[in-house]
Amino acid sequence: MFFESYKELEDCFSLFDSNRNGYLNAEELGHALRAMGLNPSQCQVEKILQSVDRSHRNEMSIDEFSQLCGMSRPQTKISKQHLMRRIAKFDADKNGFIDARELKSVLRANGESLEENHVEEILRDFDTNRDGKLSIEELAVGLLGRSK
Ligand SMILES: [Ca+2]
Ligand SMILES: [Ca+2]
Ligand SMILES: [Ca+2]
Repeated sequence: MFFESYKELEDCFSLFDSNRNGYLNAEELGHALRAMGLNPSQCQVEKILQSVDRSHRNEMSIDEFSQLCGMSRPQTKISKQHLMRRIAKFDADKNGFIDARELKSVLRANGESLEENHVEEILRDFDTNRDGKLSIEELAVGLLGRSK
């Protein structure tokens, strides 16, 4: 195990992603592996890269990198920010609020029931500031709270 936690792995990944494109290329990966105490030749680095590079872009995503290190992204700890970004994709009119129609697409994507009363229940229960509108943040907080 090279890393104590997924967070550490993430930090290492972004530290060595020098051009900040979200992927490690052969050179960046070489630096990362050396920092991890390994001493691969550039040729070995490229072999490693090819062996995990499912997207065939000659770069390694963080998921591929964590797989290489024998760690996986913790499924239970989705951050609020992450969830908000995901929900924001369903905010079709980009007004920052999720209306009933948009909520249905969120629920559909999560494999949840689309029954009218279920949708209304969420719209009502998750509207924490009671302004009659469900903001992206309210929905994210609500969904996170429920999965605990
Ligand atoms: Ca990069
Ligand atoms: Ca909206
Ligand atoms: Ca609200």
